[in-house]
Amino acid sequence: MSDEHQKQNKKEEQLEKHSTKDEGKMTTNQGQKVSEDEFSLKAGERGPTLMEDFHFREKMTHFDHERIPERAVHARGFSAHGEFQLYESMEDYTDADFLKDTSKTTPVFVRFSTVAGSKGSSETVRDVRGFATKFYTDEGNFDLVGNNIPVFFIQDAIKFPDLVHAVKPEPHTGMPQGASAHDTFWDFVANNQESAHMVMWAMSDRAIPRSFRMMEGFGVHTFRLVNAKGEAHFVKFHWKPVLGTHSLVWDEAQKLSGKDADFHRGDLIEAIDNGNYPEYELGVQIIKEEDEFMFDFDILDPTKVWPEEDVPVKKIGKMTLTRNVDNVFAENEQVAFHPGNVVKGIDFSNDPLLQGRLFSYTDTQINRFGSANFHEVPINKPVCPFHNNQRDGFMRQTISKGQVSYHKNSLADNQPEPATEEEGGYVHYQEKVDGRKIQARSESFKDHFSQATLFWNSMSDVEKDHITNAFSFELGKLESGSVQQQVIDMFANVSLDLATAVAENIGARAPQSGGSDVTKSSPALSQENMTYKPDTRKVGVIVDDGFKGEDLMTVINELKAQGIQPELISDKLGVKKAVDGAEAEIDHTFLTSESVLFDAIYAVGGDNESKDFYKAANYFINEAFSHFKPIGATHEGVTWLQNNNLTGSAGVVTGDDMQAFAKEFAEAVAAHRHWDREIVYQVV
Ligand code: HDE
Repeated sequence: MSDEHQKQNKKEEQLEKHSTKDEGKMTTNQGQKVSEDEFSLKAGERGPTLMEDFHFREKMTHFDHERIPERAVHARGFSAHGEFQLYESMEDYTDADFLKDTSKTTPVFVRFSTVAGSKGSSETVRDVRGFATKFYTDEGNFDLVGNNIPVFFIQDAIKFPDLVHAVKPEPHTGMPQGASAHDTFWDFVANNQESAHMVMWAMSDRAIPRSFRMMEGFGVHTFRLVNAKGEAHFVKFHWKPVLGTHSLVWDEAQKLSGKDADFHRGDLIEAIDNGNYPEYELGVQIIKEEDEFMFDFDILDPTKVWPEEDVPVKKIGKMTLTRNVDNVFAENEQVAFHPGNVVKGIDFSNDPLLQGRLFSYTDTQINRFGSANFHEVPINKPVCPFHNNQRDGFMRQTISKGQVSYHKNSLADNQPEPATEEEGGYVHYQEKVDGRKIQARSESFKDHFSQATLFWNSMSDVEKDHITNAFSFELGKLESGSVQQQVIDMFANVSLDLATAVAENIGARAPQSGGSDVTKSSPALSQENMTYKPDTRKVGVIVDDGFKGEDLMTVINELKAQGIQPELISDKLGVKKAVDGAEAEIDHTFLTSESVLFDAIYAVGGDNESKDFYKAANYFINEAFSHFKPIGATHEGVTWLQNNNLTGSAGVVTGDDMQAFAKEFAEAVAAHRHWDREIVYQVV
């Protein structure tokens, strides 16, 4: 062992010894134990503070520097750790080890986010959600930096700053926060009509997800998979949530913004803490190189989907999120994704949006971290060894050894040296490119409306209503009549029905021309055709003294057996007593919770509710009903529903036989929402 190694080992030994002996004792950052942390050093008890108080100075200086710039977009997000398990080898398509070797489990870190809002904004706003995954593979980090919507607003990265300026709060007022319902966003849309398809998605229920655990994820761009023989296929990546893709309703989403601005992160943290690990299957759509021009859209155009009915999604593995972050700053804030972080076997396409992203991400990280060494912080570090001749820079962590920091060299036997392809060296796919330098867009990128209509055609009537209402809300908020009219006229190219209905709602002129001759639909785009499960759904159970203990236990046990999470609500915290002597510990009061925090309500009651109790319970039940949520009732609860004329409606379940009731109610919960209801006063 060299002298240097011995010295290093000794230092590590010393560190370890101290850390066990002195655990719990506060020190300065230089290691000196601190004796006082409440009173700064002063000249006399009532005298001035002295500069020589090094602990005070250090503590305050650190605090003064505790903020880093928030992300320009996707500032508000939350993360979790997990793992990825491959189902079957993809070696025919890719040389990436983590996609070939089914015996390997790859650690991952995922960050979900909204796009437009600042770091402290609400999580349930109408917005696209980021879905960024870092795979720590044995061959280096692969980042799949995707969204929960499979297409994007623009086709060329050069327009990204314009898009983001338009959606962010308007510069002269700083309003609105985390919202697209304002003039500059819609002015951008009307004057950059390639946005049509994505705007349809953004106005759909996809933009108000129920949970991070219930969203699809998409790599959006066309990438390439390249196998060991150097053969390439075009690929699009998908994440399919095992719980299905489900959304809030608009009124609920807005109320949640106030009642619980952290609703999505809370939901993720709680699910993982309870062992309900979120799962997503990784899917790939694959197109052969020779089939590149077989479609009625350009497969490099990021405003287009590859309809799943034409190009099936093959599920190749599963990601499970198993661990919450320990420190939000160190992990969630410091994680730095980059769509250019690829491993051998995965390559890029010429999608002009993707190409531009390859520049932007490193640049923005340098701005956020003030250093090119952000790859050294723990959350960004590859799990495999990494070494090269890069040196120095702000906050360099690695203590690089030796005399030589250049290649080629003879003094260090030419180490580190590039690896050959056989040794795992990344070799860029040798696509033939032959063209004139030109600032233009291919003709094949110019159809902006057909797939927007495909999306509209694929929606159920309820989904269409929601889209119409979302357009009417957003456009209804605009001050400029001209922008409103431009948007109506633009979306007449997608659907005359949609544009006419919205025009009527906002008092604009109905479109004079337009309409689409696209009749195709893609059932895979509708959320109604996705998985429905009772698992992890939260049911608020309204209980008062005098309930029937055995009956309640029977229902609760059956709901739990179905994976449902019942939580008890009453007028006060503490214990409520049953007629048969049983006791129930109350989880929430009418004050501390709200129907919007639950997927369903089960009304039980008791035998002595006061008028106030009845009023509060009524509010819960009626609000949940107006959000189309499943409502169950037994005992006194049935009377409440009868008094409100709610019995007999879709998704309202009552019963005397507790087992049978619980089973039927669990089915209603699994169905998520019951649209077939007369709701007279609610806009959703
Ligand atoms: Fe991003 N994007 N983006 N983006 N993006 C960023 O990088 C950018 C785009 C996406 O949780 C930034 O680290 C450009 C598409 C996610 O940390 C920035 C263009 C898709 C996240 C940036 C796009 C995304 C970002 C801001 C147009 C879906 C959050 C902070 C060419 C496929 C990752 C940062 C996280 C973040 C640039 C378009 C997804 C500024 C220039 C398309 C999920 O670099």
